[in-house]
Amino acid sequence: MSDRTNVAPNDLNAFWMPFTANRQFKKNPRMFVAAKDMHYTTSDGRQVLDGTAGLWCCNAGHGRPRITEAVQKQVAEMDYAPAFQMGHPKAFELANRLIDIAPDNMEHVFYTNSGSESVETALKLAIAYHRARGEGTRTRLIGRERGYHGVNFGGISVGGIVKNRMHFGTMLSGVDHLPHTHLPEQNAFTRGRPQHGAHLADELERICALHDPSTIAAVIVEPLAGSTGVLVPPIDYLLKLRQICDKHGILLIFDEVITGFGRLGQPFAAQRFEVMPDLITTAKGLTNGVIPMGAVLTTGAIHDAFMDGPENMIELFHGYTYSGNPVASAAGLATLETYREEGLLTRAAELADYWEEAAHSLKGLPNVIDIRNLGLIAGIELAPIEGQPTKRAFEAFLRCYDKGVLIRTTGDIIALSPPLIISKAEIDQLFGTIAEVLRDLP
Ligand code: PXG
Repeated sequence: MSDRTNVAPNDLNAFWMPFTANRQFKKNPRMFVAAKDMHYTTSDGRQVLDGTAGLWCCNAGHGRPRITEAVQKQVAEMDYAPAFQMGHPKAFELANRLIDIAPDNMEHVFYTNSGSESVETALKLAIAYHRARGEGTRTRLIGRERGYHGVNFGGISVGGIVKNRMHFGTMLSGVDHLPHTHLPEQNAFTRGRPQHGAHLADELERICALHDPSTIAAVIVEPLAGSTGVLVPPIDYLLKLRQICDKHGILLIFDEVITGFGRLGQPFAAQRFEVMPDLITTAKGLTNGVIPMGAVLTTGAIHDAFMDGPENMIELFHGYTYSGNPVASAAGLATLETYREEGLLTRAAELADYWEEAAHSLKGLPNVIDIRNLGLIAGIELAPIEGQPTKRAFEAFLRCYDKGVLIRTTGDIIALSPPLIISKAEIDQLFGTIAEVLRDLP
């Protein structure tokens, strides 16, 4: 057996790394070479606690035997089958298992390979659905400031992260944005859902009045915005959005790429907030991050709108070479089984109080200007160093890593989303290490 901890690539130049400060990284690389349960092993042989479930995706932790075995078995049995005009049993089985845990109004599954592709698929479905029903004027898409919906053109168009948009031209036309719901003056240090901000949903009425509702296909929001620094939805906000969409015949899309699969204590955020969208985008936790796969869940009404015309005709001109890939489907089935066996889809609800206490214990430490939390998610916002935004949080990230804890930062916000198998002792270690680091940060 090779000594995995001694493997180092001989040149780092060829790989253009995503969302990474490439030049900085390559001067002082941080490499993981193995992972098991709650920990990574670094190339210099240290154990690092995973405070982020990879990138919000390894909800059952790492190296889970059931998933590993299912992938190994499937890749040997049948590596690939054509995705168009052919099928294989596991993709159908997984769709059924997904519908079993999804909100009651969800009836169908369209497979993709990532969150970004799920978003594109949902946006296209929304527009095509209205057209199929004879409402082809409904083409506008409404997103939200500070929304993250992946990196493809549709997703960055409805998304609201300036840096993800400003470099890439004019994007989709016919898009408008709701205001974000971050109100730190009123809501800072709120535990769980903020009191203030439901009125911001009324901005959708203003947008409807401006464009006329007959031109609007869908509203897409993250039920809880993760990537822009953990923005928990104000009480009643999502319900109001749903009511306004219903009033005007507009579809509501929940982007559950990070909130899906137990992050908030229910399988999906829709169930946690008791607001049912028309489409749900998923990825990440669907296969525990092991094999790329995403899925869009839809209501029966959306699916059925496409199911007329001659039976030999393709109903929807959309899909991917790897939609429902057999190895990904096997990983998905084994992942859902692991979640079921270990009660992981509701474990965040059991740990939420402990997690909340631990997160808010950081209040009062230097530069901490807000703490937000829900389920097994926390955001800790730091005051930026004057003239050097993001630097303070990134320094916290580096110091935590040196002390054996992996966190994520976005801007000057620390975002935490550990695997749902985390123990109370590991929660203490996570926040204890962050506290130590924050006490000494410049
Ligand atoms: N929608 C949402 C809500 C997401 O959070 C995507 C779509 C896109 O998924 P893909 O699989 O195409 O990356 C995401 C992805 C972070 C972080 O640190 C978040 C994501 C990805 C990478 C890092 O917050 N979210």
